[in-house]
Amino acid sequence: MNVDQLMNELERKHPGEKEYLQAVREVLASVEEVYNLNPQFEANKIAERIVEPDRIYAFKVPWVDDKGEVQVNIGYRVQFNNAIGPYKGGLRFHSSVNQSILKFLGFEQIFKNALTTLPMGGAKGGSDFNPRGKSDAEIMRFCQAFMTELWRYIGPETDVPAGDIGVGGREIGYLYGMYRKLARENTGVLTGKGMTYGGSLIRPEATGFGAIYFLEDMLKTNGQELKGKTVSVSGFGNVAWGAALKATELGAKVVTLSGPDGYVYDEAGLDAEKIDYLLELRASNNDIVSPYEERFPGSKFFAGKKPWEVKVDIALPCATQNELDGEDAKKLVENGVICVAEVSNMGCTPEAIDIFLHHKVLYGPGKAVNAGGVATSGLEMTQNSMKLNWTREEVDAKLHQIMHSIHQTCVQYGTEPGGYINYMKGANIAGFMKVANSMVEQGVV
Ligand code: 2IT
Repeated sequence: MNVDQLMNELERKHPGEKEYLQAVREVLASVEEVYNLNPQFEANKIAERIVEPDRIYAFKVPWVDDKGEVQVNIGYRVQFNNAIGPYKGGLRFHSSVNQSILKFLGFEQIFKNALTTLPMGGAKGGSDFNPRGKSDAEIMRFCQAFMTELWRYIGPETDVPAGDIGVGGREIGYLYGMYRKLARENTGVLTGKGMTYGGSLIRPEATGFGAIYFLEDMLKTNGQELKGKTVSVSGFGNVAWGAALKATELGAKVVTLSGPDGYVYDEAGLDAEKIDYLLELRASNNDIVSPYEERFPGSKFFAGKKPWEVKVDIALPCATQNELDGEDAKKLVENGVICVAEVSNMGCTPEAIDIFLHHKVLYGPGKAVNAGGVATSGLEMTQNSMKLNWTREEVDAKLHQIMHSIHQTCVQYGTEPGGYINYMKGANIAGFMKVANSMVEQGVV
């Protein structure tokens, strides 16, 4: 494989799909060396096959808003790769959603899911529907309209969607209700379900908790500990909430949160009440973090700014792709950051990652750090298949063990001759090898 040649070809076929091309280039560059040491990969054209999704469904979602006006959105499901298990990955509802973003997310999901050790393929879906300011009734009608089309393409052994940005417990409930009605079955086709209809304990917390378990291992392996460290978090959604909750519980001080409107700096650090407030803030559906300042005196809101200018030991991007760029990375390094762990998918730009690797900052890529979310979705699928429920402790212990195993795998594949652990390389190689070998063994399909 020649990465530049392959990328030129892909850019020609998919012009303008910048997030997708960015994600593909990173993975191919990481695996190029080991790929070329394994002639069976080239013989089976694994690179050319793995970068194209198996199929993409795109469909119209018409619905009626509270004023009686007809609205039209686009819905998608990108079924990327099911070599190691049923397609699996979240649904994103956000105004920015397009095919490039869902293809990047679906592509990343292949390797993330492989790292979890569970049998899950990669997929992603969603819509350009913007939940901001929508009423509960509008959210329900949209979810129902979306599922009226999607239900034909998914199934408990075919493709199992879940949540992502803009899709939480409420949306999963409305989606599941419509699926169950249309398919006339109760097989747990979505994950992230409520506890009354087949959900798993710990799933809401899992992405954030898993990320902090992974972070603990990163720090420990490098002679550090989380206790007493200052941490900047971006975002204020489900992922930021889970990460802030676990980091605080383990004795770290979380000093920032952010939204599309700017960031808040809270020198005293978050506590249980402030973390609970995040749920309230999210439920208000306004997608702004600024009300935090008024609610908690002593904190300060910085309009239009990103939290990466604050001096911290650890930075945790928890919002969205490319939210931390080269300039932000420089500031963090100047301020002495020791670890940056992406809890969002592809939270750092390639320029930012280069800076971290160059300065030997511990950098954890999203596909390893945030894999606890989908791993716990996998545990939800297992419980649904067995038709029983595990306790909180059982699920948490399994999540913890999976995160340890992912960390161990990254160390195994990513340790450089000087001892520095390149987690990006480790995660990409380990995830890729598993799926690529599985594709070789199953022939050209
Ligand atoms: O990015 C992700 O891994 C998710 N949004 C969760 C996917 C899942 O199927 O639980």
